[in-house]
Amino acid sequence: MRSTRPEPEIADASVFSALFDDLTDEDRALPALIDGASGAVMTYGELVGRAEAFAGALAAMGIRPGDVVGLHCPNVPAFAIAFHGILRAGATATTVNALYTPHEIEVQLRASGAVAHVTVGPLAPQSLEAAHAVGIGDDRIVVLDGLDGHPSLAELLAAGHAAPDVRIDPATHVAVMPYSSGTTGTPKGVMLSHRNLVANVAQCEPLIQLERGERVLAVLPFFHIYGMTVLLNLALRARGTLVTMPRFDLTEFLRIIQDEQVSFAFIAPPIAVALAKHPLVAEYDLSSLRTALSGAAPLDEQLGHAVADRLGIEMLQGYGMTELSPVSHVYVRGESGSTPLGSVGTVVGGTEDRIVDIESGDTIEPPEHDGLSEAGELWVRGPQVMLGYLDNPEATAETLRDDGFLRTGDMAAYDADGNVHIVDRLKELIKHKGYQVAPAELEALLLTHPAVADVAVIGVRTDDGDEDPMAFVVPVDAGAEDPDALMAWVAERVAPYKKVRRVAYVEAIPKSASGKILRKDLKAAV
Ligand code: AYL
Repeated sequence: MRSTRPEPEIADASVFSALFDDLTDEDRALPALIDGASGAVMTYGELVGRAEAFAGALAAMGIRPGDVVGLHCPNVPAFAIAFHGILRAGATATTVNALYTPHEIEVQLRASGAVAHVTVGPLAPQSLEAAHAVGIGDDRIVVLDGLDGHPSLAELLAAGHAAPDVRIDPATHVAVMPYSSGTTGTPKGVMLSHRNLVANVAQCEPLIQLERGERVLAVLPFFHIYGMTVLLNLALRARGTLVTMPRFDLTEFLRIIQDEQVSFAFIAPPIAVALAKHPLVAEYDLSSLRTALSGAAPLDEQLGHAVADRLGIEMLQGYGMTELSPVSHVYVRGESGSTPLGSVGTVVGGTEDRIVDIESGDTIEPPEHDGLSEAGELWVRGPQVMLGYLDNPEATAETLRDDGFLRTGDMAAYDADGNVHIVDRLKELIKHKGYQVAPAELEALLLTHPAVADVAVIGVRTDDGDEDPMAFVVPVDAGAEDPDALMAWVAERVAPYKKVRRVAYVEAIPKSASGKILRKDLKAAV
């Protein structure tokens, strides 16, 4: 169905221009980012000036439009300088998960073809190992807060280079390349154009209304597309103030809301669980908070109401995926009368969705009665749909149809008001605490273990509504199984959220005639 929400006005401009070209003198004086830990403030004027100088420094380093630059940095105000500096230079930012191991960083830098890399001191050991492994020289590894032998942010800004004069076509020039496994396989570079990002901010603006000067909590990571578009860019466009937190810690989260008078919090379901249940919440004055938006994983309806009631706030829910820049659906209370919070609402402006029967290929319509329609695969078409996966025409063709619809790999149903309910996941992707875990990546790793003859990984639901990666393992040596040792071995090699948290030993992995793992059979066996 085509959106009945207003058509967004999408500037035909780069991300930097769309966000900052109309900055006024009053805007320049407003705080853009506050470091939640130290309280240090960076104004819009400082952010824009520093991002331009950063772009100039990258150009002086020999970075040209179209070059790829790695960005491995937690949520600190300097992230915004580096990110917008890279884009302003016409380069493509490939944002790397701050929790990654050296090997995981190396895989992404190599696959994306990164020719420079930006990191921070606390992450430097992993980052340097990875960047060196792919042949990036120390003079092109920026350590923002300074490390001997590397350019620092302070040095780059002091060099005072003017931003380069770059001309790009916003519709085709790749602004960012986050990694996502999509419907199958290992993580792939998602090519998002300047237009994709500009469009998605414009599509969110009327629904996720942020006010000039309002304090927005930025704990969800900027390296993930949720933090990048819905938090960083949307809040900067609104001239809001982002209060950054480098990692989630409930006490610090509550303290910052109270002390910094935060009014809008972007969260994911695990944070909603804490806000609904944890006794600490009662010890803080959270009266400044007016709205929270949950996204990245299913929000249980009761949980959503429990948070809204306990804190006396409005709850919104967003749905989307990295390949959609990321927002395609937003639930806003009261928009269509009885919309349930358990739904993800309807498509954002300028977007169409289709729910397609996976057997017959027929389009499913909203039901004329109470309850939900049949479920089918959700497809989305709009200006936020990615250009494709880097160097992977097969995966691109499987996901992006010729008619412009993107297959989400999620199973969905309509209610009578046309709200979309995500009911299941067709694709193999596992989501742990809102982060992507690709079964294929864990399977490939586990197959290198000498005690593993064959393996399949699936997600299993936990009591609090999250998913845990679980491995079904065919042992090489029946009788010598050691699940704890195997889990510890995996844990040493992957980011913490990718850990295998359950193991079951089996005689054989169920597979189709063509050798594809029958994950549904495994899920049914749990
Ligand atoms: P990725 N309900 C159910 N599943 C969801 C939801 C939701 N609200 N949001 C995301 N997912 C799942 O690329 C779904 O399986 O992007 C989807 O295909 O890391 C997958 O996560 C995509 O995972 C926002 C804020 C969207 C965040 C996002 C999603 C970014 C996650 C809109 O306002």
